[in-house]
Amino acid sequence: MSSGEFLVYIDGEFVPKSQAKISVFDHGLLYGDGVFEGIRSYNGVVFRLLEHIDRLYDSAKTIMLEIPIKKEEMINIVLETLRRNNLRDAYIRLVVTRGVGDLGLDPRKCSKPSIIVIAQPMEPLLGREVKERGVRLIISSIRRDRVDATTHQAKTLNYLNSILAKIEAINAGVDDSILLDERGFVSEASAANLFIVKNSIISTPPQTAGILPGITRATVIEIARKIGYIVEERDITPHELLTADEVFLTGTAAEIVPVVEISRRKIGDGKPGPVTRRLIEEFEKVKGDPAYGVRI
Ligand code: PXG
Repeated sequence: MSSGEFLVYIDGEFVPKSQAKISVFDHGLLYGDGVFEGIRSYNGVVFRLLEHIDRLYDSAKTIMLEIPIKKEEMINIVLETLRRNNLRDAYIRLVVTRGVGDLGLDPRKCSKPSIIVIAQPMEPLLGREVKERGVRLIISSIRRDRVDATTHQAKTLNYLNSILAKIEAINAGVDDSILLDERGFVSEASAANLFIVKNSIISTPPQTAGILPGITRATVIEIARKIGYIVEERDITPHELLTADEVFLTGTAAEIVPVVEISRRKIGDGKPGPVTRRLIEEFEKVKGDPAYGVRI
């Protein structure tokens, strides 16, 4: 292998990155017909791997995509991909597509789903200094999908509303967008869940607001309750968002990120707040803890 190459798992084989290709007839490409996960490992431990695998199979169940291998085997493939690439701290992308079919929608023409695992070294997506400085957001004009076929409760290959919301943020010169649900309540950011803090009470939108049930979100709820905070899952209005003491985002890639401005309103005093900073500190402690994951 030449330098810069690493191995990608595709349908039972480990192939060099430059040769890691799938068919133009794959329905994942033609129709966004498939599911995925974004996972991280820290210090040789894959963070919440079993929860990610459960979510993958749940997403597949909703779109009636039968993954042709058992969960145990999927776990081994993820671990083996990390081992073959000598990775201890990595970002892992696991994709299952409907597979190769013809140009029609009919999934019965796709005889076998394709399984892809990509693992590469990764630092927190937004960089370390973002945790100190915080991010600036806008409320997007794009709404989160309704809780039907393209709901983000299932992590499918349909990300266009997130991508358009991201483009809107880029065009506005800020870091990311917050999407409202179809009712006008706060849902989540383009690829991260959202929390607010008001008078030391932590709140986050429920699944009925069309969010992805994030694994970082669940971990933050667990940690926050353990250290004594009240955490509510409830509908949040844009007014509550803009007037919160603190706002932060959670996600596998970004981890926990303070939000200091939304649609030109300063959040709190415009600096990362004490509750957010405490949770970032606590999250650091569990990241590489074998109790929170699976050893490579
Ligand atoms: N909401 C959405 C819509 C997501 O895609 C999250 C929340 C956070 O969930 P976890 O389980 O990661 O805590 C995600 C995360 C990225 C990226 O580059 C992230 C995701 C998908 C694609 C890219 O940060 N999913």
